[in-house]
Amino acid sequence: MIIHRVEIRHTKMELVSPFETSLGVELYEEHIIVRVDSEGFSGWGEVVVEPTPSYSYETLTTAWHVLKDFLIPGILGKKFETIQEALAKNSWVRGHRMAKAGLEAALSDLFAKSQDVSLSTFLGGTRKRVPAGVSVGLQSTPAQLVKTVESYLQDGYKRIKIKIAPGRDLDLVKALRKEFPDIQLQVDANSAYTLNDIAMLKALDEYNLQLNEQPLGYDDIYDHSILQPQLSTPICLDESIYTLSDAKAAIQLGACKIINIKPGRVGGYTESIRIHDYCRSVNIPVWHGGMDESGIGRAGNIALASLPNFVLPGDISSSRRYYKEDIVEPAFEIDSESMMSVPEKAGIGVEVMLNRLEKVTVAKQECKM
Ligand code: OSB
Ligand code: MG
Repeated sequence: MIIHRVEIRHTKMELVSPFETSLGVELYEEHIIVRVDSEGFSGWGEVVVEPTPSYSYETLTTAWHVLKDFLIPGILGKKFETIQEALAKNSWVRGHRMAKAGLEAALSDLFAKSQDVSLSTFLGGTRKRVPAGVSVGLQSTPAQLVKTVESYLQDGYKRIKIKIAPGRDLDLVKALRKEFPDIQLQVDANSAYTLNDIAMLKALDEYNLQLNEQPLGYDDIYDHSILQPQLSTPICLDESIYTLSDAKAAIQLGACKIINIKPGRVGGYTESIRIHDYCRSVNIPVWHGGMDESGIGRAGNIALASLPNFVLPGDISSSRRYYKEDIVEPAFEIDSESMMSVPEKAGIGVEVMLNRLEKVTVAKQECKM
């Protein structure tokens, strides 16, 4: 297979409602869509960067630069038999994992299509449906949060994750638990606390939370290992885990009992699968996180989440929870059991609507041999 053309697009899509976390408020999602062409097939991937270096140090501009000047020239016009050969061309590039993951996603879609298998099969997935959940942003008041969660429960979501932040934590959890004593409930602080907040973090133990996601520093493992033994709620790490090595350190130090895998954060499907396999070998459950992807990224997330150790419901929601109109057909939708079906057609298994993609494109760059 020779990649003869690669296209990157900066896209901007309006969210159906503002998404507030401890990091700030988002009204739009701006990502980079990657398309790779070879032998009559097109492979698609999504780079889940944000305009600002908040969740991650990467930004739209750094990812664009690293793709255009290093990662794309590394594969353009070169010949490979396998995706691992293609990835090896860029293995010298350190960091910039979101940029790398978007390109790996596009190449994986391309290889899967050329072999006429679904991306799920290509990655080693074993299930036809995966458990879905919804991530709910910070709301103006506890009463408003109860309302918002109620509407997601009516939409069929059986697992709710809420964002928390200092001063907007216990009251929210209390209000929700009073109204919905039995739902699967999680919290995600996006690194908003320190060990000085241990009293509040311990108080959350009273509310039967499925997990507490990334309470402490975004690059910390050690402090989480001090915190976890003092909590009955399992800690789940998101931001702190970039590599298999981080996952091993976190688990062996007792810093967490669960890991959230996002291919963008760890540099692609290959590293995600290594983390998944290691966690499976030491009985640590994983689940698939999300970055408010369009249908292109979502299709990849669902394919990866079909691997056997993704046992907890993911931040995998219906297209319409994010966007009025997705850029793929069919749009993604959860079923009556809060499950998402894994596409069975070749590659990502959904069709990219080029006219809609064009409408959300802010900038475009074509790279040819
Ligand atoms: O921390 O999991 C997170 C979105 C952007 C950045 C970080 C996070 C999130 C979410 C949304 O929680 C998950 C989704 O895609 O539904
Ligand atoms: Mg998170």
